[in-house]
Amino acid sequence: MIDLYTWTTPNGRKVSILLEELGVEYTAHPINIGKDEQKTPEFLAISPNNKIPAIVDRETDVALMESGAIMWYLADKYNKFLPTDSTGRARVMEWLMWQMGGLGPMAGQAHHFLHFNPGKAPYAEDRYRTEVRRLYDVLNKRLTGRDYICDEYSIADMAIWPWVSRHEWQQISLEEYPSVRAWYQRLLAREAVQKGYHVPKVMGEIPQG
Ligand SMILES: N[C@@H](CCC(=O)N[C@@H](CS)C(=O)NCC(=O)O)C(=O)O
Repeated sequence: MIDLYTWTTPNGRKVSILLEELGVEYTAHPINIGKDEQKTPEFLAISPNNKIPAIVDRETDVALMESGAIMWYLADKYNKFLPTDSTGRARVMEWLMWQMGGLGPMAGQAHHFLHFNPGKAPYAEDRYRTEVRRLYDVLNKRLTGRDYICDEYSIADMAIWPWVSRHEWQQISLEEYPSVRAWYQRLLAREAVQKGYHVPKVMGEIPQG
């Protein structure tokens, strides 16, 4: 049994989508970051960096923060969505790290400056708009001629997809990135992706791409 501490953001949805895909039993605990619930001592005891998502594995009492580490742990534990051969595994890790160190932080800044605070910092708007477009170009090239980021559907897809679902906040039209769009819609058709998106609560329709 897994306890998931989460909110309706891309980093939170990465883990709920994986848990839905794995079909394991879990309880989602909403941590409303708009109300600073991530700063309570109870939550800090689980997630010392005061950010969602976090999990506690009740079978082992392991508490984990950082969505990439959580996905790796769960994929390893249930032996799914992460290849066991070293090259296949490294390739999935490569794209998981690309999301954790590139797309996530850069798109997060794009949300901050372009979506929530437009007009306040033209330099920052230009910087993050340009960098996010570069990352979509990289992703589009990777996905051209492939159904998934790596050879098979993996945690790399599940980590990247929720960030792409916020493309409108990043001032990105998926029409400009046809391979990303086809992949986005391929994942959107999955029941587990739809269910995981709406954890811990429904916050509007899923963008259709
Ligand atoms: N690198 C972390 C980032 C987590 C993160 O930025 N979480 C955001 C929501 S998506 C958060 O909890 N923000 C609350 C805050 O910064 O106080 C991960 O991937 O888990």
